[in-house]
Amino acid sequence: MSNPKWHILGFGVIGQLLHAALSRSGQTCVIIPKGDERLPANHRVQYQGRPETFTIQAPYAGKTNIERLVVCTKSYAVIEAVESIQSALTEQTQLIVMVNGLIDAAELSKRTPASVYWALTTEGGYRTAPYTTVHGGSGLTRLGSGPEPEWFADWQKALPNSYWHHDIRAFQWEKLCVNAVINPLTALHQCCNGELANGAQAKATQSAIEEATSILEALGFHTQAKGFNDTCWEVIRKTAANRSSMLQDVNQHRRTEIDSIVPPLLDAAAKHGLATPQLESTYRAFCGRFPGLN
Ligand code: KPL
Repeated sequence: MSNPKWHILGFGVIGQLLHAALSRSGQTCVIIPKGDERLPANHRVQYQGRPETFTIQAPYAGKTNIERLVVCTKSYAVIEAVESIQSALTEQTQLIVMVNGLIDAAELSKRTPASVYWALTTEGGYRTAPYTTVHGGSGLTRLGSGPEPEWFADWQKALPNSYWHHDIRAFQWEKLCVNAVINPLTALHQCCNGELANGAQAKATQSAIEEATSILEALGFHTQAKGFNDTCWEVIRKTAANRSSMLQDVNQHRRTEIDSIVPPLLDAAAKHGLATPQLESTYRAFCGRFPGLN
């Protein structure tokens, strides 16, 4: 018997890269259109200058139960997205939430009996036209929590640089910190991730990294805190050509994910009496410059 199909809800850049990776590894992957979205017959991803075209199968028509679902919408849209396909989710459904920012797990489990897992990725890319994405650098994907489920082996066939974690919480906060450092600064300076290593941006980036490090430390994530300077600069280097998701959002006047990224960190800092002048001033500058997009 063939393996269960994958379903993807949220066909933005990450959804597109995931569909491409699963298709490349020979697995069946169905897109769930959003509302009355009409999907094209295929989409394109450009890997290091080489464009590849991927066929989009007949989209999910809402009739069958879903066994494997990856939600890769914006963080503020996850709950509504899950509600929109609630009737197709059962106790057998393996639901993987792959977004930036923190999601309230209790809110999610009120809405579905599915088993919920989390995925964090530094894979990225940017759109050059509708349904045409440039892969911006190969990242690392972490998934969890609990015992490793059977679908993970199939996932790794598509995204080999993926790791399973019995407890993913420390990595969720680490990723939150990476996004809090990189995303708002790239949006404000209108630059690619790699340019954060240059000139005045490098100073602000370093200060934000140091503040994030002390937050990780205060939260008890000692290993992540210790390595955070290297971790964050490595993401910047490995995704140097990428335009962060927040930079893309502001340039398209779309709502950003900043409010599910920065305020949770500022709250944690306040609770522990930590000063965060850089993170705060970046947040204030962002909200002033892009009103209504937070
Ligand atoms: O997650 C990202 C994003 O753009 O949202 C990073 C890791 C910063 C890659 O661009």
